[in-house]
Amino acid sequence: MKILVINGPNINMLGIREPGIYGKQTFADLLSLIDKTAREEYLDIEQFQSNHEGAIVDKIQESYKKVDGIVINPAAYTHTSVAILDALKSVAIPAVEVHISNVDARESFRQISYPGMYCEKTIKGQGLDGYRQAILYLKEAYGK
Ligand code: CA2
Repeated sequence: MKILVINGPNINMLGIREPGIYGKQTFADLLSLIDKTAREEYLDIEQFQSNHEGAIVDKIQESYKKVDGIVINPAAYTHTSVAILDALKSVAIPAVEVHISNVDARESFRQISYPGMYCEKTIKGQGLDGYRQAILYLKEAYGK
């Protein structure tokens, strides 16, 4: 089973500031955690991070008929990007949305998620473990 994990803008800055919201772990720790999950679960996992909305749209389009599941943390684009929502709809690949923080308990502008309108599940406030939970969900639901 092939899974694509996508991280949006500033996720590569994890651990550098705002540890009270996002924790002390770094982006390198996140990459390692996902690689470890791939090895333990015998999954082919590709990781992609970009600060650019169009690059994320391009990556989703490229995954058409090549990927069995998508885990996506669109970061700030969560709250603005109809383009990422439309890209997910266009490839029709099962997707799970992840947020490191509990967005429900934060500012009102974080209460809407456009990509989340396509995703079949959203995991929030679980820290980096949310990515592992999302991967395990896709394996359980669609693994082959
Ligand atoms: O909780 C999440 O995972 C978010 O997707 C993270 C985004 C935020 O805009 C979303 O509302 C919720 C922010 C990404 C990381 O931003 C940083 C800010 C300061 C220091 C390091 C990273």
